[in-house]
Amino acid sequence: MNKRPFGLAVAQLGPIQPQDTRAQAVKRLLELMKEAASRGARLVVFPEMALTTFFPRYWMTEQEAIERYFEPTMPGPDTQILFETARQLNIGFYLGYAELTQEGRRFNTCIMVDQQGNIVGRYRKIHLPGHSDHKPAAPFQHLEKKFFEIGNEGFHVWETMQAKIGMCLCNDRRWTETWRVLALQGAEIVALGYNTPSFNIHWDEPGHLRMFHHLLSLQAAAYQNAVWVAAAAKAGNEDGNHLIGGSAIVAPSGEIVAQAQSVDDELIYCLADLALGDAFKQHIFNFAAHRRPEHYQLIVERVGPGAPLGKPPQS
Ligand code: CDV
Repeated sequence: MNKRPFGLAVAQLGPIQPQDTRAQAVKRLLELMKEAASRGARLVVFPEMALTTFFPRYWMTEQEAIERYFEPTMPGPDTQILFETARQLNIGFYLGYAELTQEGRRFNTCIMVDQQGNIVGRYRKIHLPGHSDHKPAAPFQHLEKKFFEIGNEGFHVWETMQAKIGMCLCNDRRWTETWRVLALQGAEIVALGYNTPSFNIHWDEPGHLRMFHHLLSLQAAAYQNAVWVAAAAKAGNEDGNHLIGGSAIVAPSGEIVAQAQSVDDELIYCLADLALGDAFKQHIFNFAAHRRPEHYQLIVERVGPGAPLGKPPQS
């Protein structure tokens, strides 16, 4: 099988504090982008909400959040330089940010920008975690359901940069449906950014499970869908709230080929052979040959569990 090498970089960001400006965040993104380009990357993946602190942890009005944390245009005055530098360096990028639409709608969004600096794709987060009500007794809050609408554009794959690239965001990675919908469009790479708090506000989850479930989700999804996964964290201590790191590049074999060691700004890179996914797609996960959608109806008919379907055998 002919190799199809693709320079793939993931740019983990250390903490962004509430008082940090967009310009400060963009400066850090530019440094990481330059490092990615110098290592030969065709694409660099930045985290979810890469321009600001992870603000859904704070209770505030929607209007306050809009004024402080949302982007009404992309590119905007502070982010234009990212697009220009990408074009100069001939590198594409994935960027997560809080999107305010012209109609005033709010989404947790990421975009794919090609090597010419054009926005070629947009994804609005579908699996929003957390809650919308005020929980003042909680150590911190997770108000994505208050500040964002559920994404209204579905899961998509784009043919760009000589590859088929899908996008999702953070909590989406825990849901098998995300990956299969992308894989059924022939995804070769799935890019995702995340902000995963090291603590769970809902129950006393043992700390080690946060990293374990993160990597388990990426590795299982990469293997079962024969895709490369490029996952970028925002990590470390944001205003006293710790976020896991663990940014990783995972091969279609399910093996981790690069992983961040710090909870700070850190670039990881690998020369991903896209043909490696083809071997899995043609054999064990040859969907066209082996999938049995006539037996999967419940996946789209039911949201939560319902009555068991089991009956005694008729003959
Ligand atoms: N930003 C996220 O979507 N975070 C979730 C947390 C809340 C579990 C995640 O899946 O990592």
